[in-house]
Amino acid sequence: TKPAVRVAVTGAAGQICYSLLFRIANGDLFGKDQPVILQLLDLPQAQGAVKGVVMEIEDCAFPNFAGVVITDDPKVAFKDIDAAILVGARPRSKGMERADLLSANAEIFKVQGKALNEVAKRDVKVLVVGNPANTNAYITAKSAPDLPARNITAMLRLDHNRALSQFAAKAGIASKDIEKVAVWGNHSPTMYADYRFATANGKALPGLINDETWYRETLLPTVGKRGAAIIEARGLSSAASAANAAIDHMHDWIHGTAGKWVSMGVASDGSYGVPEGIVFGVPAICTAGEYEVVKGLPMDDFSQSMLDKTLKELLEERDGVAALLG
Ligand code: NAX
Repeated sequence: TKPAVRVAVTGAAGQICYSLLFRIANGDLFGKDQPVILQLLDLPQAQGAVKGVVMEIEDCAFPNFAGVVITDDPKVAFKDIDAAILVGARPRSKGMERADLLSANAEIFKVQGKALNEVAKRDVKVLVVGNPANTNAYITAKSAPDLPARNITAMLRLDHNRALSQFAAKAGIASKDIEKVAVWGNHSPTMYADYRFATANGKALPGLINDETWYRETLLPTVGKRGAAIIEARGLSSAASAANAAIDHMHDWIHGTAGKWVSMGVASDGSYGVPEGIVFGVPAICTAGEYEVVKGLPMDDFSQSMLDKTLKELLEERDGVAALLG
């Protein structure tokens, strides 16, 4: 058998991880023939709950589950890891201002970035899920100067999958038949689910849907506010769908997308007018272990205004944490 890969997952006692950890241990991320060691991080008061989740993982007797580390120390959790999914974050509590939320999370991701920098494998692949995901990834990358910034990414895949499924329902086709959807910008209601280049079975998706009013007035707000709609309906935020998107993101990055576009939050190289280093949702094509941003797509006035809006929000978030980064 192959040597085991080590994956760190933070927020291990939380609701996303209650789905995510089982999917990873089951081989959905690295493949059914790849042994996996889970290195689980959560706060001191959550250690008992993490142990309980691990008892359940053990009780699944997954063939490729090869071991587990349970800790509240990022340097133990990130030791020699091949991949990390950073889910744990400080949620907004009652009366908490947006600025307080930003700085509480900036502190967490600064500490975790430094720990990754010290002890993770040099080619570790990192996905930040915990919100504000893009800015948390930005802070992680800035705090891990010895790791390649392109390996520290943020999750836009849930927005991407949400858009795919809404488009498919409207057009009366299967989501798997839709290609070239791009979700730009911040993982927040300002993100822009762009269907201008999308095709379904070789036909242009906008033509197939043929309802620009629906696209602008229904699709965009539906995808933007989907997280809030799920909280309203379920009384809890999206968890299994978020875990699924995290699996999709990492799986595709590791195994490739065979030419298909996916949406990933990645450190900008300056393209599309996004300042270098800002973690921005873009369309990307993955080949095993690597991704390439789809470059040179034309912008019309509407799209440019949507990009400007989501970028403005990200620049404000960056400015909000600048003092903490020093
Ligand atoms: P939960 O509150 O159920 O779990 C969070 C867990 O993280 C808890 O066990 C907590 O103890 C732990 N934690 C807190 N601070 C930590 C730290 N410094 N180190 C390690 N662990 C820490 O939240 P859950 O529903 O699992 O959501 C987790 C995060 O994902 C939230 O920030 C949420 O906003 C974010 N989401 C991001 C999405 C995305 O598309 N990027 C979608 C889903 C989700 O809303």
